[in-house]
Amino acid sequence: MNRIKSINRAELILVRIPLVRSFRTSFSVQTHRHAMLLHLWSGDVEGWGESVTSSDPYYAYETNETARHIIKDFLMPLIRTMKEFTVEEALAAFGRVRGHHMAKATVENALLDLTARQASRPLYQILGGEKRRIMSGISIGIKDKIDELLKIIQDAQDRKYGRIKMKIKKGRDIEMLQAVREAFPEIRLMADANADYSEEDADHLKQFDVFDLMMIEQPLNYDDIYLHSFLQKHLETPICLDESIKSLDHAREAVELGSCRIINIKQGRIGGMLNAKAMQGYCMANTIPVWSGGMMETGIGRAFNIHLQTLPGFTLPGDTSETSRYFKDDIIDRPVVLDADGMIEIPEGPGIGVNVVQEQLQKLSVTTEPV
Ligand code: OSB
Ligand code: MG
Repeated sequence: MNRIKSINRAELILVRIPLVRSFRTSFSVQTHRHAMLLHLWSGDVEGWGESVTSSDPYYAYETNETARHIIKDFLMPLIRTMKEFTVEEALAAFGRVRGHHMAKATVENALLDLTARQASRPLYQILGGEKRRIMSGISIGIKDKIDELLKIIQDAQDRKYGRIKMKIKKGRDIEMLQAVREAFPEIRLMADANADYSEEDADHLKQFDVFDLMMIEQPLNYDDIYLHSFLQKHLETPICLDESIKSLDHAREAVELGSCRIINIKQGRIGGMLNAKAMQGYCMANTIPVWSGGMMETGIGRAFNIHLQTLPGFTLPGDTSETSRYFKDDIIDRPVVLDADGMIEIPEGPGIGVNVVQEQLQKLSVTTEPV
């Protein structure tokens, strides 16, 4: 990968974007996306990154505030001392900071975008990806009324989304899954529990086997790998881990213990695109299918997830949906849309291939600070 001379300017920008409809999971109800963006310059070439943190620690321990602290007080000062460096070298330097994978991914992403823009090449080419279009999928929040859920699924079918994920939680599961399966016997369907169950629920979760789900995502505790290995033996339905996998080491543990048969790779959760590439390589070698999750990113983070999915290990549709499902206003010039086959085209411009619209950014930004 080409070298970056030095970083001569950097800003953290917090934007607040209203969601088209609120999004309910087993852990929270979101009405806005509070996204922290990192804008870097090397000479007059720029790079953008977006942190997948939110304002609360309910999905993961990292928040916008902890990411801001780690980026401002540790990661950027490290980067500022580096001259003629590659993204790989920057990542190696970040190793000194324990954890904080979301903060690290934010800086890694911005450096990668900058590297690709410097080379006037689209990011997926720098990564070694080959697909020109990727599959789409939607994640549907928990709904009060089953009819509402069925209508959203029907709309998604009409748009040719590649698979449907529905959020579930204790007490809001079997009845909903049953209604959806009755109405749509053929669709590719999965459920995401966001860690709402415990080991005592094994027999309850066993009842899901009749619904022919592609997988159940993160049934048990957010940090657990061990107990999932017993649950996976108990279920026909494949388990997919999300929250529990924060690094390649975790993926190895999960695969070797038999804790899951599928992994949700969110590059923003595991320290960035290069770690994600390594994880998909490991999973491919072990015949573990992977897909790209999402964190309701703006067009910046969404673009990284799209470029990532050009890699060959991404054989399942992920959570990449149209921008308009979440936002009326985004900060970039090129919203994500599905083509007539329900696929998403890879942007071909330099870097992530999408550009920030200054007026939109100004309208939606809450704070900007140099770092
Ligand atoms: O568990 O995948 C998740 C959104 C916020 C936090 C966690 C998750 C999600 C989603 C939506 O499922 C993914 C998306 O559409 O971007
Ligand atoms: Mg999930």
